[in-house]
Amino acid sequence: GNTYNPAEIEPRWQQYWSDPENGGRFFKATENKEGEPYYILDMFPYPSGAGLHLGHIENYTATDTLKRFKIAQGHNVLHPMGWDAFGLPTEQYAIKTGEKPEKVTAENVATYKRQLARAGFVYDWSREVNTTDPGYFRWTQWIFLKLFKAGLAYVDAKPVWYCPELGTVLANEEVLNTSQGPRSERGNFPVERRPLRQWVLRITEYADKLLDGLDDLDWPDSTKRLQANWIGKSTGAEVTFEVDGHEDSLTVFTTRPDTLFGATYMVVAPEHPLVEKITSDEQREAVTAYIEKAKSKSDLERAELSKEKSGEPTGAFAINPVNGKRIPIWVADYVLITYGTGAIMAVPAHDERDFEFAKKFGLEITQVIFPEDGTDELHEAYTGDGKLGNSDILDGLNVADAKVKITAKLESENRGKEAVNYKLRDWLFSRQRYWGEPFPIVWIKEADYAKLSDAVKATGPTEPVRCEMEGETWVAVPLPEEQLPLELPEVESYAPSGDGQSPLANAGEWLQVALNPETGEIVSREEGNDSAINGLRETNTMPQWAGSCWYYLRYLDPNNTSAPISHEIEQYWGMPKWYVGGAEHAVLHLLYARFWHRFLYDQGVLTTKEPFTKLFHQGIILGEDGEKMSKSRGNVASPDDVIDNYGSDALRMFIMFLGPLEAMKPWNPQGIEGIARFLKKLWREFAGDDNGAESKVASDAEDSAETIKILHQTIKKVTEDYEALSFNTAISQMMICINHLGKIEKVSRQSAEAFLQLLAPLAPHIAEELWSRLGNNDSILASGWPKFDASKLVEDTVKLMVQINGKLRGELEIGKDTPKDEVLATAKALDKILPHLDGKNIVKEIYVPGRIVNLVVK
Ligand code: ANZ
Repeated sequence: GNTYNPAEIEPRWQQYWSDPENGGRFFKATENKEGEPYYILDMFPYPSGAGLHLGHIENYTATDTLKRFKIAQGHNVLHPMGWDAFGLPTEQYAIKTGEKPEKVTAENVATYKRQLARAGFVYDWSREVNTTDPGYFRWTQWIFLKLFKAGLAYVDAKPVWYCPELGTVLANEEVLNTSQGPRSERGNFPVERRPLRQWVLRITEYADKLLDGLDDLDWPDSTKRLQANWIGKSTGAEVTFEVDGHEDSLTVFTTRPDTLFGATYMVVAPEHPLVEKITSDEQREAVTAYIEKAKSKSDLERAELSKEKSGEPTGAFAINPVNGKRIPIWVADYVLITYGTGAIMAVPAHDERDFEFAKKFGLEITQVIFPEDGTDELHEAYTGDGKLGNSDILDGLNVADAKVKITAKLESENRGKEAVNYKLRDWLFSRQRYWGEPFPIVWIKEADYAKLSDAVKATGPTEPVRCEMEGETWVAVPLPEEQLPLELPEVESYAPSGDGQSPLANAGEWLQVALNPETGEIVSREEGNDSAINGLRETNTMPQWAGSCWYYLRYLDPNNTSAPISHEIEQYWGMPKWYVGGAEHAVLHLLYARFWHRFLYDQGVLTTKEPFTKLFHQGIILGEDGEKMSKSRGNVASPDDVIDNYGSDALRMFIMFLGPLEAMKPWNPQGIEGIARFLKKLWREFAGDDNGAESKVASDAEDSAETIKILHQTIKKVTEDYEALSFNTAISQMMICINHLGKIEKVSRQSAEAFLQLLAPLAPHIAEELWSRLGNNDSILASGWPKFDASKLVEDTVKLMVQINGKLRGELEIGKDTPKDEVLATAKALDKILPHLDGKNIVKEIYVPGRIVNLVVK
């Protein structure tokens, strides 16, 4: 048949592109290929049992289109794909079914690959990265050892969020503040605080670098702002207050030292170490009860502005260092132990939370900043600029000057100093799970540490990492590089032990090792190694974030066995020209990866400072009802259904036509009919159909000026739009083009082919098919990219009346912007005019642009 049938043509072209001898050659990225290198990166998927969803299709259609466009333009394009495959869902499936996580992962990956190919996405699979591959995580472990040696990894037993249901520790950001108290983001289970041994990465060391680095990034402003706020740098001062009648003093962090004369009370966090000591006997019972209650609240909940304030006076008083005033010290949970010093000076006149608190408990409010236009009594905290008052030596100054003056004074009296604080916390980097990268660390007893050779000691940090376990001190010893990767052992059960320990804690043989004190290598215990030191492997595993911290580097150099990536290859490809993925990763993944990248740069492993110089977030696709798609709402649309009914070209075009790529937009199944009609019509005009329609393409057809104009407008618009990932507007323009084609009799093969070249990146199957039906032997990808000719864009021609001595003798159609000389010359040469000029003298030439030419002759 000759009618458009995607089910017939699409698999054929997918086969063609996957064949390295045929279409596959366009997608193979090698360093010695011609063309400027162009690296396109997607956020790689987690291969779950659910398969690809519409969000994936949206993301990967955009980059597959961009890739085909860049290939046609002659770039050497690298657009790889891989799998973020460690993590909880697979492990939980393994626990439930008893299947090996490796096997589950392999099956899911195979499904994803089939689905990707079916949507017409083509990747160079020789560069596939899978975070669970020993050849990959060998280098994840290697990077961890670098961090460890640099003193950026340490062990802590501070309280962490623990979820009994999931049997694991969670990072702060994985805990949600809900009306039922703190709950796990995944699964919505209750969580509690528990002290557990944890690995922590000192990302705070990099706070300034990560903040400053944002300046040069071409990212959505909102994402940059989120990162900056997450890092949360505040400059201010630390001020020390004496506690009346006690040895101890209380230091606070404030961003507003200028308001010190307005400090009318102080607040310490319920966990503050001084609370015990300074609380008076009368207040002890109330304070203890209050502290107990605060324990069940999350930081988020406590810090929320709208929350009703609560607190108790401790019965103790502090002395304001600048005016000697005695002010009460309260304990209240709106002050967090995890920020600043865990204590504040409260200035109710100028801080909203303090104002609310003071109103509620009837505490003094002293205004010290006065706006220029003057106000009466304060009805809310005044947080703007103004002149200082009630402030002795600061009176009359503005806020900025007052800050400088008071800080200098405090400093000279040893009662305070300038200080910087960050909201950013060190990164909790361990999980009590099976399905993650094992830490390449062995714990040995303190007494044995001295037996290690200097060479082995030198593979660790200057200050060894120590940890108390079961009443003894242990020291962390890194595995020698040559013994990487450290693979996961076979275990009987993937379930966590219930006491918070990883399932690896039960892996007896794997767990208990002996190491050679000269080399640090793990050796067999049996071989009569008298000098070997007994040790225990670390049983925690790394969080899923680890693998996604550097996968974009490995794509460039996937088979390197001596480094994660070589300098030459990093320099050749450079970092991605585009990184496309969801905005839900605005903070964590993007911040963690930037941290590792910057660290590897500092270590000389990389030559670039930032990984993702240009970032784009595709918008979420909502259900038809405008709600988030979810199984429970029953509003999940499936990409497979669309492909079954309309084909993958229709799916690709439709999903790009839903709206701007960055916008959140609802799924609209009616809209797909419009795209399907467009494709059918396109086919009919180009190839005819079984109902007698004939192809309009003819090699000898002469295109009208209008056809040429529309074509060149389309070349210009589509080229610019693809460059900016503005696919919906590119499609609109192509629709204009096809509507025009509907109105004309014939179109030249040259123009028809240029149109197919424009369409091919978005709807590659139909474009290849029609291209070959027009008589081309090679892929449309080999044909280059059409160039638009600015002169063809000149707006319409105009009709001029041509008069001789005021009498209409002829007509002339000519380009609107044609210069006067040329208009006159053309008019004089017209067949109808020539006879009137014969043997006459032209005495006057009148030209009214857009209207007439009048020649006065004698
Ligand atoms: C006195 C003051 C007066 C303050 C004023 C603000 C306005 P950022 O900008 O987020 O860094 N603060 C300090 N440590 C705190 C803690 N552990 N828990 C809760 N609040 C804390 O905020 C710094 C300000 O937040 C500090 O400056 C302190 O209140 C409060 F007119 O000190 B301020």
